Order: sequence, then structure tokens, then C-alpha cells
Amino acid sequence: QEAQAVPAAQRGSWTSFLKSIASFSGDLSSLTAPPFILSPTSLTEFPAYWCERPDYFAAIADAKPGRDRALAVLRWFISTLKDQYTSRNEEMGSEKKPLNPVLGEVFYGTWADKNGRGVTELLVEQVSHHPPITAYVIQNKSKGLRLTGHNAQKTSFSCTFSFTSDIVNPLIWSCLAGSIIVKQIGHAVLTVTPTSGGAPENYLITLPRLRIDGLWYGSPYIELTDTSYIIGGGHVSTIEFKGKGYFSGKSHSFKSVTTPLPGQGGQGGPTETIVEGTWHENSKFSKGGAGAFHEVHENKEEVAPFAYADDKGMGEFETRKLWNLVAKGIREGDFELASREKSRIENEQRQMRKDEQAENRSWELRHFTHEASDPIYEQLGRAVKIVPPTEDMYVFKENWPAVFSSAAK
Ligand code: HCR
Repeated sequence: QEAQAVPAAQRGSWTSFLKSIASFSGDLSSLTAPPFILSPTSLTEFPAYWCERPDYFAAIADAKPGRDRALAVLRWFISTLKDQYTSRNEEMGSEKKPLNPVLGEVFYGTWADKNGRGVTELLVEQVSHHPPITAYVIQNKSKGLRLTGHNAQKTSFSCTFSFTSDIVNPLIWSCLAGSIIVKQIGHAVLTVTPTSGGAPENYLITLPRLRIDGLWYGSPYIELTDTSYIIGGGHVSTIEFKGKGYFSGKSHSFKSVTTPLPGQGGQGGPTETIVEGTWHENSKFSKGGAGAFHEVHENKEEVAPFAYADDKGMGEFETRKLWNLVAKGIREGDFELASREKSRIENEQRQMRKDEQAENRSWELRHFTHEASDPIYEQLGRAVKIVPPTEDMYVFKENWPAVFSSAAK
């Protein structure tokens, strides 16, 4: 069957791309893909997806500590998934290959105060190029909320169909209709600091696994698989992701079970709260509550980036400034421009690394320092015997640039 969404002129390069990913494991971002599948957006912009429903985020601070707050954190987390994993399909027709950020690339933005929920601010820095690792901090200071985390991906290919019509290379050919499996490496920690005083509370959030299907048709889309945990506030929420045909027969379905953690503050209330539904639409309580749990409402709010044109000291590595001409080329179908500019950026990066080596120095991160282990991950993760038992972390240097009106003060 023809790969329908692939423009006729790019079918050959799409098949070659699929062949290379079918026999490849690791950092997929470094592979060259045909133009029709390129996104004009860099991965440094992706952490903004955590907060496109700022009201759900702010509601965490207003919830009563204990079960209510654990469920508010779960509700916010589930409400971010539609934007994280299906928004490119809605906006660009399918999942696309994001621009691979350069080391030191930054993205700063804000969500304005509305209905007293306070200003929310976002700071992102690309802390590694190979493999790509993105670190971020999102803060609503007036509500005492801060999310910090980092994200990397390890990709592999899973062969789902098997037919042997290619005499030259039957194994690879049979894999072309398979899926890309993306293991997310990294985690996030949400800290709730009561504005009236009192000890801060941490919630560890682990990230789901992704399966990218629809490759053969040139129309990739994401399904979430496996399990995410949210551990904190004396509770653990175990969120199981299943595709079509498991819990509800619908795509993007999930089931979460929230239980108290005795000995860690989780006493009282129903012992188990179960929520079921689809993460991109809505869900309801099936135990420990009644009625609707979450609904992905229409009023999504994209982050307002601090535009580089204002020149607020973000420098050459502000993501939209850096990729401006590449993005223009991709948007306007001028792939010669896109590829020329992309090569220029990559060559400049190679030269910078060479210069650093020659001068015996290394690139210094602007906003984060790298630590080999995260005590919050280790301590909270023990509740579910988390694997791996420890993970590295990027600690924010607390150096909000002056452009952030609220967090910097
Ligand atoms: C896997 C992916 C890059 C990573 C993207 C992540 C995992 C980044 C962190 C965000 O919080 C959530 C997120 C959402 C994206 O869905 C995911 C990307 C999807 C595709 C992309 C691959 C590197 C590119 C695959 C190329 C395909 C589309 C042919």
C-alpha cells in the first residue's frame, strides 16, 4: 500500500528514513528526515506543554493538603497530556520531527495572571546536545508552585508486521510498518510551598513511554504506554496508559489508582481512588468519588515567549532567533533555505566545540548545574521501588533573567 501522506517526490527519502530508523537505536534526532515531516519548532519549546492549562496548575495550590491535593496534581498532569502528545497532529496534520536544539539554546516565556491565579513563568535551557537533554523550571510564585525537570529520549524500533516482499532485505522491509518506541529519560519534581508558611511538599512525576505509529503512511501519531507515577503528599498515583481496546476500546485511554502512603502522611479518606477515561478528552471517578474527574477544556493558553526582537539579553541562542530562517524555510516550503541555515548552525556549533577543546575549556551551562543523583527522586521513588533507583538532575541556579518580572524578585 502507498504511503499516502508522503508527497510523491519524497517517497524514496521517506522509505530510506524508515529503513535507517528500523535498524537504529539511540538518538533519533540526529537522523536526516525528508522535509514533509519536519517541524519548525525546536524541542526547547516543548516544556511549555506542562502549563497550557494554567488554571489546573494553579488549582494545585488551592487544594487541601493530602488526598485532595494529590488528586489536583493528578488532574493537572493528565490535563497536560493532550498538548504534550497530540497537539502537533491537530496543528500540523501529524506528529513531526522537532528541530534538534543546540547546546545552550534557551526559551523564556510567561502566562499572564488571570482571575487571581498569578503569573506563571517558564525558563528552558538545552543542557546537552548529544544526546539531547532539555532542562526547565516553571514557576507560579504567588501560588508557591514550582516544577523543575529534565527530559531526554532513547528510541528503538519495534517490528509489528511481517511480510517478506523485498528479496534484497526482507528483515528490514518487514519492519517498515512498525513503530518507534520512545523511552523518556528524566523526571519532574513539583514543589508546593504553602504561601502562609510551612514546609514545602514535593511530588515526583515520572514520564510515560511513547509509541509512534502510522509511520508507513507517513502520518505518525503518538500513543502512550506503560506507567507514570506521581508520588508525594502522602499519596501515590499509578497511571497506566493503554491504547485502543484495553480499558475502554478507545485510543489514549488511561486508568489511575491513587492510594495513601501510610507512614508518609497518607491517612484518612477512601483508601483507593480510581479514575478512568481518555487523557486527551475526559475522565471520571470509578472508585472513591463520583462524576467527572478531568475535562480538557477548549481554552488552552499558549505561553507568551519573551520575543527576541525585544532584545532582553537572551542572546543568539534564544530558540526562535536561532532557528528563525530554518523555521521560515520549513513553513514556506523553501527547503533549500532551511537546509542551508541548519548546516550553518551545525557547523558553527562544531567549530565552538573544537575551539573549546583547543582551549581546554568546556561549555558552561547558563541556568543549571548537573548533579549525579536526585535525593527527592530517590526518597519518593522508594515508595514504588522505582527503577532505576536513582537518576541525575539539573539544579536551577536561581538566576532568573531580569525579563521575568515576577520570579526574578
Ligand atoms: C519523540 C519526539 C521527541 C521528544 C518529544 C517529547 C517526549 C519531548 C518532551 C515533551 O514533554 C513531550 C514530548 C512530546 C513529543 O511527542 C516527543 C517527540 C515525538 C517525535 C519526536 C522524535 C525525535 C521524532 C520522530 C520522527 C518521526 C515523527 C518520524
